[in-house]
Amino acid sequence: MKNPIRFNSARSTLILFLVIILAIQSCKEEKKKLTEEIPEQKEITSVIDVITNNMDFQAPDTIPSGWVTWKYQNKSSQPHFILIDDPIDTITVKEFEEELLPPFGEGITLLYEGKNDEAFAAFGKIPEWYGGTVWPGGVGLISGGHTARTTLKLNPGYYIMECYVKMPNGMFHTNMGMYKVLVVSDEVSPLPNPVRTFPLQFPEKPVYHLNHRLAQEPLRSQ
Ligand SMILES: [Cu+2]
Repeated sequence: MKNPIRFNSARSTLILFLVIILAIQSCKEEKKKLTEEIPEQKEITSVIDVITNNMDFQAPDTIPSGWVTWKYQNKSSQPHFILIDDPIDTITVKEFEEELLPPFGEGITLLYEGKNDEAFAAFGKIPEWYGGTVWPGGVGLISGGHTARTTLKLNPGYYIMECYVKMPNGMFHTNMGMYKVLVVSDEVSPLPNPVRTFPLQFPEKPVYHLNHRLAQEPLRSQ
């Protein structure tokens, strides 16, 4: 016959053991849950990647403000660039698409057909608000298969990046869909202000060329 005291003792030990295991497991799960609830600290980037595969911009929708380095890979077979448009605040990409692109497309087509008067009439339909656009920078013309880097400073706001290199028939890449909305956020890039590495001094006399010899002898009219 089993000893009831020893049997009960063994059962109690087993129960205690199970309770401890469950408590440890529960503690682990609680810890895991807490870890999941705390959002990871997102690092603000100072470098953005932009890729063109054909007639497109693969790029982040939102980038930080301040100094940011743009790494632009042109993976297509033709040259492209990035021009950043800063339209007046009331303009959205809808107006850009519906009011600005059509007259540019119509005008350039007519111009290539030799219909100059009609072309300029089409360009005349460019909306008045376009005059308020400013262009704070971009990445210069880059051949297919190459990568360009540039660092520029943007203030928070709403921008449109575009490439208006022309097709063989004269049509702008922008009209072929090569534009993208870009939001510059209030989050500031950690990149510090650039440091001057080459001092330029401008004399009081006007200088017409950066050529050293000509800089000392301003050009005279013939
Ligand atoms: Cu282009």
